[in-house]
Amino acid sequence: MANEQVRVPDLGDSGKVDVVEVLVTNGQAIAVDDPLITLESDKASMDVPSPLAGKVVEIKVKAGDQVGEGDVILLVEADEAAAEAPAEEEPSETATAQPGAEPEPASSEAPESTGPRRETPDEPAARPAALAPPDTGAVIEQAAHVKAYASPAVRRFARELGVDLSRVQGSGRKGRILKPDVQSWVKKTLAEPAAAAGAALPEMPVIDFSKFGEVERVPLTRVQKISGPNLRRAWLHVPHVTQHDEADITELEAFRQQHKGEAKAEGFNLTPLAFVLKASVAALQKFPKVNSSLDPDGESLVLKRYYHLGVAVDTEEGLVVPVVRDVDRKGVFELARELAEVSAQARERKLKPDQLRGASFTVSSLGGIGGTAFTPIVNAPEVAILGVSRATERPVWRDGEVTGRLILPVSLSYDHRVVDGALAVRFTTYLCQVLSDLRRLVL
Ligand code: CAO
Repeated sequence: MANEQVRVPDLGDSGKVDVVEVLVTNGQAIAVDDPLITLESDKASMDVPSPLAGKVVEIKVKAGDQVGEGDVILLVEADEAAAEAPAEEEPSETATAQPGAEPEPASSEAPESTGPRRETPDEPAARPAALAPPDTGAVIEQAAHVKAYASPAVRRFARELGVDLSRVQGSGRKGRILKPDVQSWVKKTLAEPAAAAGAALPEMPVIDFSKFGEVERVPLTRVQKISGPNLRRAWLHVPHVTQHDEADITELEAFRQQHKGEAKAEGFNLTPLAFVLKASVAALQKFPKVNSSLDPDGESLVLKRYYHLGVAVDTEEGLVVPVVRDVDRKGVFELARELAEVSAQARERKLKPDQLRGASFTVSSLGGIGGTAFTPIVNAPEVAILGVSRATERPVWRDGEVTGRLILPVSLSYDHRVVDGALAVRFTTYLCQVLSDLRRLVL
């Protein structure tokens, strides 16, 4: 039996229009009125229904093509019983997307089964082609998506949002998917980002602690409410590893003690932290990957040629991270003065939003308090953070004798997607060399 050509029907005065979806596949059995392709002009979209029953032999168009009235869409090996059916039919006479479907009662979209497949003018005028659909975590399973029972308007809406219709439960008659169903699915998915990524977290149990003893409920501070979700996000997104190391800062400390008085006279404290910032920049310049961020496209790294360092400050309200800018261009005195200023501003809640933005790397120093090592959380999208613990006097075997040295523990947490272990330990090794011998800063 000869194959029948199915052509684009009369489109009114639309001229050439885009094929946005091909709804059938080669070899597929089709019934009269089954939707074959979805066409879209800048004003409307429409499905072209099959004028005959049979088997699809060859598809002549693909998504992205432009077609006009009379262009061949596909070849169909017509069923014998249907062979005498007219080869073409006006789209306005056709039924809805699913065989056997009944007209949809009034809903948020125009009913389709009773009239032309043109959409109502309240549809968005055009697809914002430049806008990527939001990441709803959906991987569109094309075959199932095509089979989903939904109107062109709903298909277009779902396509714009990147929603796989096969995952959406329809609430219309016979399970037809309506626009509100797509909206609810997106809302639900956005509320459960971890679940959408296939990494749902088990719920924490809700426990009434007062059953076990006296308790007091203290509200979280504003800072805690903001920093908590940020820390959690970084913890969940970043595969963390921490590299611990030790720097001999005996000479650095002697130098600091020599100049401490000068700083005091100018009204600020010269602590080891200013030296750590300077040494960190030297290491970042030597290992630029550590001063980078992953591009959100997942394809490249953004290497930063600036050295703005976030410094974690402990305040009564919680952890705040002001940014010291252009550390590479500042001397140790200037840095120490600025550290004193920004930490005072942080504690007095006087920091401006601009002072909290733009860091390329962060240092968190607990050395004034104590500790031997810790694993700070990377301040993503930065890729590394340096933790500093308390320097202690230690007996060290050196030049054939035991001698007392001041040892500073450092801990570099890093994003393992960007920094590998070898790079991390090269970074801390170099950092410790600079801290042990500040002359390296001028090399
Ligand atoms: N080892 C030994 N002594 C240290 C030291 C170290 N690593 N770091 C600082 N000190 C000394 C200082 O020299 C100073 O002593 P002197 O006055 O005798 O010189 C004393 O400890 C106090 O220093 P400081 O803490 O006031 O100053 P700083 O420059 O070291 O730190 C700041 C400033 C703002 C970072 C710090 O006050 C702070 O808030 N640290 C906490 C950061 C934090 O909470 N991080 C955790 C993040 S994760 O939850």
